[in-house]
Amino acid sequence: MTLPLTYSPEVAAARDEGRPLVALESTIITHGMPFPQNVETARKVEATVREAGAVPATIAILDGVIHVGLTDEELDRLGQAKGVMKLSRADLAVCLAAGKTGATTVAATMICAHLAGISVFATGGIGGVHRGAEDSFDISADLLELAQTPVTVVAAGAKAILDLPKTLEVLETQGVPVIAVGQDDLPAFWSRASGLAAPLRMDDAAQIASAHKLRGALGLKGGQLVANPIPAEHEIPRAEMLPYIDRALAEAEAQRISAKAVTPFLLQRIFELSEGKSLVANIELVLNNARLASAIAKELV
Ligand code: PSU
Ligand code: MN
Repeated sequence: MTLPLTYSPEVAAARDEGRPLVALESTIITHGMPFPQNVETARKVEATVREAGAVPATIAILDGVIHVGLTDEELDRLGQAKGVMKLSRADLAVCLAAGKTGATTVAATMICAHLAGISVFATGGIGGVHRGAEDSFDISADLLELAQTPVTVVAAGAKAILDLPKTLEVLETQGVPVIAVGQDDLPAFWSRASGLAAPLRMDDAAQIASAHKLRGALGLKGGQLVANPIPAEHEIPRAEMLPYIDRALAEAEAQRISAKAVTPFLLQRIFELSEGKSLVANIELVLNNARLASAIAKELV
């Protein structure tokens, strides 16, 4: 059986020429940001990757076909589409078989990037262990994907709506390297500091690329989480974010929001409570991650 997978003209040419590619996810477009900022941001992220000398490959499933690289029309359509599935490892094959349209989370983007031979992926923040997971058992499949698929994921840490200490513990148990960039503290998405020491630290793209290759040479499966702090001029201090996070979490509990709906609900409420400030920071941290991922991709070719 052949896999329904297609490359955009730009990505196909880059593959032929052996140019560095950076994978980008689509759940951040459909479930992480409101229209029209979602489409504008996706385009800015792609432009940033190009300026940094690499080629962007935004990944999504359109009408039952894996698209590695989206054309401008496809990105536009996805950014405004209603009822788009949120796809993780569990959902990919069902979406393809049903001929549906779905956006890929970190986990599903890693799977598709690996199929396309892409080793580096930039996003905002990965999913992780949710607060209250001792009752809800809500642990993102992103963590288990990092443990088994050899893609280096550049994120601004895990989203600060999560239980960060538990997220670090699961990553450690699963053998996933968590590498803070240029600082000892684990970044906390909108804020540079989480107050938690990151397990590992590296200060340049060449070293991170080298660690990626050596993991493969050691025969270790799985990827790396590169935790890149948001630039200082764009960060929202932790103390300012915490009340918004606490209020959004309380509302989610009161409204019994569960499973896949939790993360999109929290991001949307924090956007509203912070009067748009969280979104501005979110956009800047994704752009920053796109720059570092491009540098790593260039070192890898
Ligand atoms: N980063 C962002 N915004 C997002 C996400 C990440 O800046 O919306 C998405 C990613 O696709 C990630 C998903 O994989 O949230 C995690 O969802 P969950 O907690 O349901 O596993
Ligand atoms: Mn979940």
